[in-house]
Amino acid sequence: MSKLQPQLRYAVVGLGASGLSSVRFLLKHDVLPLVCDTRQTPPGLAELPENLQVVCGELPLSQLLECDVVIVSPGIALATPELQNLAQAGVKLIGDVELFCHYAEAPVVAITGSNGKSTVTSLLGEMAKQAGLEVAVGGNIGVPALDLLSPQVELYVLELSSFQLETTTSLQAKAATLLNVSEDHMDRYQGMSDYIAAKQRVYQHAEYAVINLDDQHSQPQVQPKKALSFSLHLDADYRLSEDQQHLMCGQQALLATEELALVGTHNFSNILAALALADAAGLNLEACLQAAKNYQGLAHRCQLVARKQGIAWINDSKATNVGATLAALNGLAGGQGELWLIAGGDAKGGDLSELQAALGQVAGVVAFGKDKQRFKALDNRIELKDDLAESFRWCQQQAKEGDIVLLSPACASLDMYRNFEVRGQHFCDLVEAL
Ligand code: UMA
Ligand code: ADP
Repeated sequence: MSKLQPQLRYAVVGLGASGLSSVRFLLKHDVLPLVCDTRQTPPGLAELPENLQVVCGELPLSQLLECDVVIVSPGIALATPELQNLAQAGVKLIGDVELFCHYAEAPVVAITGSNGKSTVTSLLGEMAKQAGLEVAVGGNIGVPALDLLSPQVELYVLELSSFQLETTTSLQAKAATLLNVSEDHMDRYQGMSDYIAAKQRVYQHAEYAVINLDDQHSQPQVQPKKALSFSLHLDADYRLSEDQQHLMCGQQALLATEELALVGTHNFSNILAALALADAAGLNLEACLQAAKNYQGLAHRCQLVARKQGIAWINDSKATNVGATLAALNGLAGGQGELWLIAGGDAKGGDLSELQAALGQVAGVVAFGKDKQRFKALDNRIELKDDLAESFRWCQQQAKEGDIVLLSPACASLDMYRNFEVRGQHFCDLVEAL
């Protein structure tokens, strides 16, 4: 791919946040694309100018075949038959991030992984800000990459999903990391090896690979030009001390873990990753340490909503896969009080069995949503309810002073909510109403 070429015909598939940003970008460059979405009334319809050709409810194959380049949104699978047809006919299928790569003039740090992406991305953004850089943070975390482009920007920090990486070939990150891999999005992949291959693409052409020594899938499959490592257990460039009291760089203690607002060893791993990426990007260490100390974490990730009725109510709605829920259970179980878990939603075709052993550590589990029966299959004692409110009430009846009630669904929210934020907010509202 290259920059936009006026003589070529472009199309945008998908009218969500990415699709809309692509359309805006093309229009700004005087390119009038064909726009389409498989949905009858996609969300971005009202924002389009009237002179655009728009097709909704289907992907118009014959019209798309007349295009040279189709910009495909991450939410639509490349395996979609119409897109397969286009690829076979030689039409170029790219994503918004691919286009971004041809226009970004400042260095890019790229972050992928099954869990921890948003935490590491936002923390690295804070580090760069603290170091005095004009930094732009976006990608899968929220603001589409093309909307970040500006000549003032000195560093781009991008969270990239496997879907975005599949349609990106020209990323040349200053530093890239694949934080970890656990099963997710099995409704979009043939199996784990396809999913891992998509994530590994983050390392292609990167100057620095930042490698998690605790996860073999984080090792680049291509030899990196330069590498930095982090680990909770091994002797990495950035590591946790054996007594778990400090984050270290070599023999130097950088931060005491008690100075940090984030809890759970998985978050120490995230902070180590951010420090290694910051090092690769050449950020001032002192500023980064200050930012890590100030960082309060993002909402909906193991967030303490309130202590009410003597119970700690924790919102981990962003736990949309098994790996994230396991991290929450490992971080929170085994304390003084008992732990009550609310789970369920859309398991995205994934395997829930890895949860089984960890569920033994909790006092009780209640499941709701599309795949609640699959939880019951893990353990017959699991309580099933119709929705979050009922599940919440059940926990309220069970929990006593000193206990924790945790929403950490191990599932996507889309069967019952617009997104994980709305589900998390519903939980917060239920706590508020207590
Ligand atoms: N869709 C259709 N037909 C279409 C196009 C899309 O039905 O023709 C559906 C998709 O199946 C999906 C929904 O529309 O359910 C949204 O898809 P989209 O590609 O339009 O999504 P965007 O609004 O552009 O948002 C995307 C990311 N979403 C996805 O990849 C599903 C957002 O990440 C990201 O913030 C945004 O681009 C900006 O870069 C969200 C997400 O859920 C947080 N990501 C997944 C995750 O983190 O697990 C990958
Ligand atoms: P992502 O953007 O990859 O979804 P987030 O930082 O938003 O990552 O966190 C998503 C979920 O994963 C939350 O439930 C959070 O508590 C959990 N989590 C965060 N970091 C890790 C990690 N390193 N390993 C496992 N789970 C994690």
